[in-house]
Amino acid sequence: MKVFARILSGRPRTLIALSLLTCLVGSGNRSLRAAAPDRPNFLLIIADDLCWRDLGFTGNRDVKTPNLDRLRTEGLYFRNMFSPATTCSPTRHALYTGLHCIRAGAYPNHTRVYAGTKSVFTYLKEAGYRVALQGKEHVGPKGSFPYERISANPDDFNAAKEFITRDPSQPWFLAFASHDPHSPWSRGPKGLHDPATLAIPPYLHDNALTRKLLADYYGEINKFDWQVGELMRLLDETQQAGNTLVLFISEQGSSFPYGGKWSVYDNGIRAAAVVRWPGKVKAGTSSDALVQYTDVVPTFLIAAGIDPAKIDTGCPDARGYRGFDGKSFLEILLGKSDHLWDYVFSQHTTVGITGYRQAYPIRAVRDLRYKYIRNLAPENTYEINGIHKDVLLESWKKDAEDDPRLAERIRWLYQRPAEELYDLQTDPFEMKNLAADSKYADIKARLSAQLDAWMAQQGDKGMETELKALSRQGAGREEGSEPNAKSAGSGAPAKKAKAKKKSP
Ligand SMILES: [Ca+2]
Repeated sequence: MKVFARILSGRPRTLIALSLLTCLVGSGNRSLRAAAPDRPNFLLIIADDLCWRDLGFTGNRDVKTPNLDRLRTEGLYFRNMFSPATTCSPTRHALYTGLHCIRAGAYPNHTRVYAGTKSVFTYLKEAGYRVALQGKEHVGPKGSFPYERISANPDDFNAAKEFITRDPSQPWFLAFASHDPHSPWSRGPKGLHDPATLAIPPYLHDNALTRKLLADYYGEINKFDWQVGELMRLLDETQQAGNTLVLFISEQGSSFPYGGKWSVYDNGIRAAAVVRWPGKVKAGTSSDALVQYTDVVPTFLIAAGIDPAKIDTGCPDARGYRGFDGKSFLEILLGKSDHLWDYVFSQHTTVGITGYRQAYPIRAVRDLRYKYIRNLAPENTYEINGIHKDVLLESWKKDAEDDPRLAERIRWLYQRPAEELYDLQTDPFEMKNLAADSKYADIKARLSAQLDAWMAQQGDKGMETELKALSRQGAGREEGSEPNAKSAGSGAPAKKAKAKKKSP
């Protein structure tokens, strides 16, 4: 106070009066905000096809991600965050609705939820938030996702700045959905990563094309990292970093063969996730708790002062329950708990993916150590454009002509047994299937029963559901929709792929 008095005493009276007036007006604004002291802004940053392993802070020594590495030191890192789906569109529906994909009808790629289903945009908008999305959409119908699309271009930070500063009295939610590092990996800086010196991950076959594409992919991860840095700079510049909950998620795995996308292996469905929330989340911490994207909406709602238990999602499950599939991990964020779920679940729908050949539905359940996978049509062949009709796999096949181990590995991309079981602790790349080993019969039975219960709750009828996938495609608000008119599961050859590296 003495300092304040000294400053005042040194000023002419008119300036003092103006200063006091400013203080009064300022405090008036503060009291408006004080009406909702615990209503943070939300910045949800979503990469596209970024395998969780391919970040500096998750252990990749080649890729350069200084901004994400810094974000990790400023927040809480979820080591066991999972996606309930294996492609862009169902993943985003689950993330924004808090509902698993089959229950909500949004389970193939290029999909939409059932009419009347609500999303985080609905809930926060009703609660007075300003809600927007920048970049990639891939969700529908419009009525379920009432966001303002401030820009289609994730590099347009003027749009982001205008949105977050538009009305200081109103809290905001921004989903920043990047296109990076989705293939064809042409947007990153060139020459940042030398193909010749890269460490090739053990699940990839090492050849010149793998190295070239990996360098391009890493370059685009670096571009995404730049976007994250720009967003953090914007929050600092507008003095909103302190009252903004930032959640970064890596989405789902890359489109390299075994890079994870289109599969329920950990490369695909496991995600890197970091929450930064100054004053609430302790910097530099981590959690091993099993969590899923469906838990994000309930968490955000609680953080905004809304009770998720009272929410009607607009979409009942098979038993008529209308609440969320996810639940809040706020207690984990606040350091009061390190547990949420005993099991997490995921599904893959092949019907409707560009260039798919046959129905090849996959389901998975995972606990902290084991994963059980059910391939519901093991007699069919798994084949889609993204992995199987791609120049990279062609180059691997050529190398496999005199490499039986690689040939067997490639065969696995097309055909798998009805059941798979992996011990993630001893086999993190899921290369040793234990499903037929009697020593693991109890573990398999336990996980299998959990999967049955989840499928029943979701109204998931397996192959019957898979064959209805085309009827769930064609959202009112998405990009790149390519509804496939071909009847499902016919076994007829898919249309010839045009784009070499275009993936759904
Ligand atoms: Ca994606």
